[in-house]
Amino acid sequence: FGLSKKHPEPRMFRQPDRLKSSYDAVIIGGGGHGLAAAYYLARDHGMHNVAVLEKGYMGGGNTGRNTTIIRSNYLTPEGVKFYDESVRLWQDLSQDFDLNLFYSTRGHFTLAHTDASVRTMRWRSEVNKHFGIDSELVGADAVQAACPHMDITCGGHAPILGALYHAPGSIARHDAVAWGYGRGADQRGVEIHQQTEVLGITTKAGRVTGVETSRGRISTSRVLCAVAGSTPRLLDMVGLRSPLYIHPLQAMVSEPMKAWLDPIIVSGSLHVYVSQTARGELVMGASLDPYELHSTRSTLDFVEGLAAHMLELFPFLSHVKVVRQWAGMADMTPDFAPIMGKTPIDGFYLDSGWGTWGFKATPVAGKTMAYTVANDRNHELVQDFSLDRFANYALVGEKGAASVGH
Ligand code: FAD
Ligand code: PYC
Repeated sequence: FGLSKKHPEPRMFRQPDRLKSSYDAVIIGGGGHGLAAAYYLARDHGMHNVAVLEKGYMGGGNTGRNTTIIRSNYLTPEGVKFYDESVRLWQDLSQDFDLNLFYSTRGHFTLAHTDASVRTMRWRSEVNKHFGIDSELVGADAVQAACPHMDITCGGHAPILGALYHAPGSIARHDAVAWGYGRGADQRGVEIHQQTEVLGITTKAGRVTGVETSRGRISTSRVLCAVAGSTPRLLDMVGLRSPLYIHPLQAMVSEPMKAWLDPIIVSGSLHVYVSQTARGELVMGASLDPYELHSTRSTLDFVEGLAAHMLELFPFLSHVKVVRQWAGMADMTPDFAPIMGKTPIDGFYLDSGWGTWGFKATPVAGKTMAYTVANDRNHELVQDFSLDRFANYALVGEKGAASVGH
């Protein structure tokens, strides 16, 4: 994406070769969240003297590794309001960026195989409806009608009793989301520095004063930390503690085939979620790896387990090949809700705790964190997700809506 002799203008965004000695704000992490915050800081708050520092390449973290499911059918009023605003923002993004994000609304089924999960689906649908979200509990017949290829008895092991159906459920092209926000930020003067790792954060009298990077020191009074699975390392740099723990989350993709799967299918009990992309590939994921690990290595064990559950739902796929597998580092919280906003260090803001659920939140997290950084005041949608909720026993329990089995 840089300058070449043939293309003197940048095709996507500039690649500045030098860091300035100071910026009005520094964003650590060039994933969707960091880039979205940079975009809205410049577009909505007139803050252009901003640097995004990315230790690898843009979108190379969880943003480029997720299964792209977008939905707002959460369980708590705080979650539902937050994710609903994100789904609203997603609608205009391709237009705003002049870049096709392949945003595709498919409808989203969360399958219930037990009476207990039917109860949770009913609960979610009632909370959703209360906030005007299009969700309903449907019977197994509706699942079969929308997905005739599915064996709704699951080989007799775990018959489907019903599902939570969420019509707005969508998928999108994840790398384009990072590029769209990155290009939009770049066009408004933000500098994006890839291959630039933050190694330290300096503070004085409880205030941020700058960051130490692999390419030199920068002074700044505002730092937004948006590094997902690396958050505990960054928190160590400012002496803050959080209840975050990191588990790998893996995914895989099949060879392309003719379109046969329109809706997004999720089964927490079978540890399966699957959608078919515009290119015909099946994008599939399972639950978290059951151990704490700061690594993006992927395993054969995962492919075997997920393939077995996929075949319970879709036995006809037995000859289809898996062509890629990978992992991301999920920054998990005890209540399955994010940690956002101001922290006890003045000028140090957190956008983290996105675990297995943060891709859908990219637009709203960017917008609300930009507001929070620009005004040094938590946006009202962020307030309930602040770090101090763990000390105040004010958790936002979203485990029942996390999709991914845990
Ligand atoms: P990232 O995209 O991880 O960006 C953080 C960036 O920070 C990285 O690029 C990293 O290199 C950089 N960084 C780290 N340390 C430093 C440092 N010291 N200096 C500079 N840069 C640094 N969510 C959904 O909503 N729907 C889904 O279907 C879904 N599926 C998922 C499937 C998988 C397999 C995984 C792993 C996650 C999934 N998620 C899903 C979660 C979602 O991907 C993440 O929550 C979201 O992408 C987080 O975005 P981010 O920008 O905060 O983090
Ligand atoms: O948050 O919807 C989600 C999700 C699905 C798979 C991983 N995360």
